[in-house]
Amino acid sequence: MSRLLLDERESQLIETLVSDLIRADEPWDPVRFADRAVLLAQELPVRLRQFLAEVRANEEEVAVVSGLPMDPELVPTPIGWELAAKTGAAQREELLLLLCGSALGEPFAWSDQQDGRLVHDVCPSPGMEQSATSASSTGALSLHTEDAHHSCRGDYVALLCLRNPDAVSTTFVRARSLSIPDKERLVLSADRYRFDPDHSHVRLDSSPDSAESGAILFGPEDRPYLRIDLDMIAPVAVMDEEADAAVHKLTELLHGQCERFVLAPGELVFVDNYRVVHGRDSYVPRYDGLDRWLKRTNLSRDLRRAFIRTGARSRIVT
Ligand SMILES: O=C(O)CCC(=O)C(=O)O
Ligand SMILES: [Fe+2]
Repeated sequence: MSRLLLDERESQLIETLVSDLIRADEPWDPVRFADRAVLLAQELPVRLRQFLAEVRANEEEVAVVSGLPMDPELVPTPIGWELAAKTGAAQREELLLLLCGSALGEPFAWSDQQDGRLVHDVCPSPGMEQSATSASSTGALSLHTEDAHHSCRGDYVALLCLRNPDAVSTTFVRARSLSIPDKERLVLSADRYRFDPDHSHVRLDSSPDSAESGAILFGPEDRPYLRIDLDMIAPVAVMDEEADAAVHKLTELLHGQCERFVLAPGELVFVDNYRVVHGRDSYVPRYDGLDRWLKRTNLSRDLRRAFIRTGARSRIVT
């Protein structure tokens, strides 16, 4: 895991930049901001830009930036993302996330997830405690590739921590840490799997869910890429027992190689969504305004992939 700890001076520089930008950007419009953010990110401290350039070039699996300036008057953790959206909670942190993220990739979102918002709130939500979504709490969030169902999924998941009072861990597994026997490797590398969208994707119209089929393992053999959501994976063919067995084996290997990190307020993690699967341990929600709270965005190394696929030049992919 690569880490950058910003010093006091760098943190102060970012604080000034963010304060100036949020004032100039009234009313807050994340998409409009993201369109300018690549340019604005050039004003971030040089060590941060160098760090992210290396993360990109070396395909670092997990990269954490610490010491980002936090708002001492942060509002209470909203009870669910809908309330966060309605009240415009922590827009300053959304800007901070988009600004830093734009030094690594292009922020984008899905029209059918959290109302098409470019920055998501990851916080516990009543009734969702056991769900297979990031609003869960007492139920652990299984290991997954973010948006595994879609070939335009992000290259990185960026998570900015606002609160984490009980030091709840984010879990992850590096694809290259897995010693997959040849037999299973062959099966997992074949187009025998169906990837369904997870339950955070909600279609309000009658359009069909976008599911894709493909391989779980792909790319260079020495540093393979991985595509799997343990809650949503199934063989394409109903009776493909070999494909099923290979997933069971992989699941076992994944659980054996699971690592953890605890995000603290002011920390921003970039998870390579091709090289690493991630999840989160279970915890007891409080619903008292002090709950764990992250802001999240997806970053693409090339948004044109989505433009070509959808026929629309938009950061909000349909
Ligand atoms: O809460 C976490 O640490 C990770 C949640 C997650 O998987 C996500 O927001 O994509
Ligand atoms: Fe995730």
